[in-house]
Amino acid sequence: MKKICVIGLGYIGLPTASVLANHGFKVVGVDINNEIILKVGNGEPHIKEPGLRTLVESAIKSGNLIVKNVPEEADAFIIAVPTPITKDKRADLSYVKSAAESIVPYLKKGNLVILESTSPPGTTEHFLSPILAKSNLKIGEELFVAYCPERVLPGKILKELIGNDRVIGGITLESGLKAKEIYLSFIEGNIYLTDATTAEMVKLMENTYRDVNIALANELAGLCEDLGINAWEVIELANKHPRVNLHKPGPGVGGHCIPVDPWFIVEKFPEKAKLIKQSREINDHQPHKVFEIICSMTKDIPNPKVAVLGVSFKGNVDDARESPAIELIKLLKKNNFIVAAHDPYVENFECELVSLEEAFKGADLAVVLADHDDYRRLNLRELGMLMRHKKILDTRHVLNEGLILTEGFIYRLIGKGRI
Ligand code: SAJ
Repeated sequence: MKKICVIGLGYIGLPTASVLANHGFKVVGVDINNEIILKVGNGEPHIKEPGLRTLVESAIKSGNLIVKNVPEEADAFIIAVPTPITKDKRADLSYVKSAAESIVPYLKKGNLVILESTSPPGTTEHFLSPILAKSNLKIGEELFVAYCPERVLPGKILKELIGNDRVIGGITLESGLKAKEIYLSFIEGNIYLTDATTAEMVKLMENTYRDVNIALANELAGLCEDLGINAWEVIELANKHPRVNLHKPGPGVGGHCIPVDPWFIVEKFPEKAKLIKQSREINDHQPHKVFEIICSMTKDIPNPKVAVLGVSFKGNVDDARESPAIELIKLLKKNNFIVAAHDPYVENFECELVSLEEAFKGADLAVVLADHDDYRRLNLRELGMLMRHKKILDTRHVLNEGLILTEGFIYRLIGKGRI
């Protein structure tokens, strides 16, 4: 396995292709987007991720990574394309289908195909393998197929790509062993072999575990608000128990994984996956809850202006996909609020982004939606002076309550009730 073709140069494919190239493999990175080909070909990543620029640059300079818009013959193929969700909450496998079809003409006896994209249980065996079988190679005997989900955290992708344990689900034992050989070359964590459907379910359950626990935290926040106590204190104290790990409440769950993956289970088990479905609904409702709090904090103000702080789906990343900010801003605008949004990382967003000063100028309320480190260091004395009303809503618990109150703000923290 000396030459690897990586299909899809996104958040997972590009770091994976670059790491492999830096570990001595000959890598062909394939993407259908010509802008990405052009950028990456010049040694420039199209996504912001700590350490990625250096890695891509050296991969391209070494000649070990080349990028193209069509695949070519290789020993192994890694498919890392998106599996988005359709409007009716089902997995859209069209990118997996076209990626698989695009490699069929290049497949040879002894090749290995690895799927990394998050997929509903059964995809590798019942969706991918039948497409690959069009090569006339016998799956599991002449063509090896495995599922190896990515598990990296945006913002720490490179560190986790190398350090995390990996689960590999081979369509046969030999398929799994061949895939293990590749990952062993750059992974410092452990590698666990299983079957493909188990590996798919492992990936989905990791993110579902998180979603369900965030829903529990969001529910807890609502209960504490009614009780007049502070959910953040409850969480901190409950987590002193050695077997408790309560998650954090917030404005909702964003990103392209956690709000999506649980639906892949619900799609298969619409009746049985009750808790999973309800958790999704609780988390999806959070932006509406934030909207209601904003309405109650601004109810006597005509034409209120809201400064939205942070449109990325979480702190310190530039990714705004499925961000709770999208739904909240939509609600605010629909209800005639003036909205000025700021984010120190995000460059492309659905609405115009302005400077911090511009956002605070004449605002009646500021709402913190992303836990960016920058927001922990806000100069609220100066920014407060730009506001029409000094009101602030913290949905992430990043602000210092004592300091805010000394600056004369009216302050609310999600999950903290007032008796
Ligand atoms: N969030 C909360 N409360 C919390 C934790 C997170 O509201 O206590 C919110 C975040 O603000 C964000 C969303 O949930 O909007 C998801 O953020 P995250 O940090 O939990 O996860 P992602 O989407 O960045 O990455 C997840 C990771 N999965 C797990 O930790 C189980 C990552 O390891 C996966 O590789 C990634 O999904 C993926 O690609 O599937």
